Amino acid sequence: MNNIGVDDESRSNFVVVANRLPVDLEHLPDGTTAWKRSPGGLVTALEPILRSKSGAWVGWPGVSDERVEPFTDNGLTLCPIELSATDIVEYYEGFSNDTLWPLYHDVSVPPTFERSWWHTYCAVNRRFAEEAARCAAPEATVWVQDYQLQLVPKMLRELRPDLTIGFFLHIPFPPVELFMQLPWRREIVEGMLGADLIGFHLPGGADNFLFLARRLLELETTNTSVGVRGALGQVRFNERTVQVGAFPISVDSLALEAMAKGSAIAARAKEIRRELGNPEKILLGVDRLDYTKGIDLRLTAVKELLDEGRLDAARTVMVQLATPSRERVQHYIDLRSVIEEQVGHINGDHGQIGHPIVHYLYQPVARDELVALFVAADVMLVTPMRDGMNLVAKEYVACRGDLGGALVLSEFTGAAMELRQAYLVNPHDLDGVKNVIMTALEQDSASGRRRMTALHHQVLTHDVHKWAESFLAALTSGNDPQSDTSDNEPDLVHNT
Ligand code: GDG
Repeated sequence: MNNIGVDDESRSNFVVVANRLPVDLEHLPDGTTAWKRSPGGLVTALEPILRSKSGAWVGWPGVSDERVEPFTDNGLTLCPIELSATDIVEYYEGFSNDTLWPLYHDVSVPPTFERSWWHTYCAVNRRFAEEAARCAAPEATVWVQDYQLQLVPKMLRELRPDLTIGFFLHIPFPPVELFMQLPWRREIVEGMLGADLIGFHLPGGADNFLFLARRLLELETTNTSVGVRGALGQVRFNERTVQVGAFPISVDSLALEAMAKGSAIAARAKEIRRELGNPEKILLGVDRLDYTKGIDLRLTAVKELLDEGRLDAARTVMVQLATPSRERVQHYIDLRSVIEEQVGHINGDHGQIGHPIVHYLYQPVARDELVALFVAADVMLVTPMRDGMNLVAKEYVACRGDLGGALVLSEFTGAAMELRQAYLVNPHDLDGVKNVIMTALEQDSASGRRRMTALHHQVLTHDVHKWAESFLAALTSGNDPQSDTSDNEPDLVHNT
C-alpha cells in the first residue's frame, strides 16, 4: 500500500474515478495549453463533497498522448490519466462505445466483439485502478463511474482492500439474454462485484444484475426490497456481501429553475421566438447525436404530420440540437447522414424561403442558450428507444417553473419512471408518437399547468444532490443499505 509513492498526507479521503476529468486540457493557437472546465451534472453534485473532503478526481483530460502530473485546483486534486491514440480507438470508441454501449441499449445496433479492444479495455481500466489506488488515503471512499470502467472495482480492491468502493452505472443494465452475448461477460460482472455497492438508475437494472449474478456466476443473492424504495439486494461474492440498489440520477434543479427565471433568459427566450418567425408552437429536441435517442423517429413523426396536414407548417417550428458525439464511430457517421437527409426533406417539402420548419444545429450550444430554448419551447420531444435516465427531460421540467410547456417522453427512458405526468409514448409505435405530439401541441393550458406542476414538484424535490447523498449514505452505511434513511425514491414511482 505504501509503495505507491505518495505519502498519506497528500492522499484523499474521497476519490471519484470517471472516464473524463471535470476539466478539459486545451491546446491554444499560440502553442500553450489551458484547462477549461467542463461542468456536467456529476461534477455539480460531487463538487461540494469533493472540496469539503479535499477529494480527488481520476480521469482522462480529453487529449491523447498527453502526460500531465496530478495537480490541485481550489482544494480538489485532479489526477489525469494518459490515453494514447490507440487507447482512444480501442478502449473508448471501440469497446466502450461500439461494444458495451449498443449491447446495453437493447442491441439497437449490432455490438462489435473485437478481442483487441477488450485487451485495451482491460489495460486502460488497470491504469485507472492503479491511479485511484495511488491517490486514495487509507480507508478512503472511492466512487467509480460508468460502463467505461467496469473492471476498476475488482482491480482496485485487489490493490487496496482497505477502501470502500462504490460503482454507479449511468446507462441501462441489460436483461440477461442480451448480456450473455458478451464474450467477456464473467470478467465484467466480477469486475463490478469488486465494489461494496453497485448502483443503477432503476430497480429493473438492479434486478437484471442480481438475476445475472445468480445465473452466470451461480452466486447467492437476496432481493431485500423491490418497490417504493427501489430494488435493493445483496450478492455474496468472495466472502463479502455486495449491495445492489437503484438510485435515479437527477439535475441541479434549483440552480436551473433560478437560471430560467432570470430576466436575461426570459428576454433571450422571447428573442428566439422572434428569430424563429413568431410561430404559434415551438417543438424542441436536444440530444447528443446518438442512435439511442430517437431523433430520426421524431423527425419521421413530424414529417408525416406535416404531409398529412395535421401539423400546420405556417404555425409550427421545430428546433433540433444535435451535439456532436463519437464522430469516428461508423454508426454515428451513418446516423448523422440519415438525420440531415430527413431535415432536408422536411424543409424541402414544407419550408419557405427564410422559413424552414426544422432548425437543425450540429454543434454544442452554451448552457444559457440551452436554458432559453427550454423556456421558449412549447413541446419538448424526448423520444429515445432506450436511455438510462435522460437528463434533458428533467432539465426541461426544472426550467419550467412558469408551469408552461409540455413534455413528450419515451417510456423507454429511466426518467419515465418518475415523470408520470409527461405525455408518455412508446417510441416503437409511430402512430402513437404522432398522436401524442398532436395532443401535447393542443393541450389546454389548465391541464398543461396541472401536468407541469406535478412534474416540476418531482424534479425539484429529487435533485442531483439528493442522488449523490443517497448513494454515498448507502455506500458508507456498510453492509446494511436499509439503514440509509434518505428518501431517494420518486413520489410517483411505478414498478416494472
Ligand atoms: C448518460 C446516459 C443518463 C446536450 N447538448 C448540449 C448540452 N447537453 C447536455 C444536456 C444534458 C447532457 O448533455 C446529456 O445528458 P443525457 O442524460 O440526456 O444523456 P447522455 O449524454 O446519453 O448521458 C443517460 C446520463 O448519462 C446521466 O446519468 O441520464 O441516460 O445515457 O445535461 O443538457 N449541454 C450544453 N450544450 C449542448 O449543446 N451546454
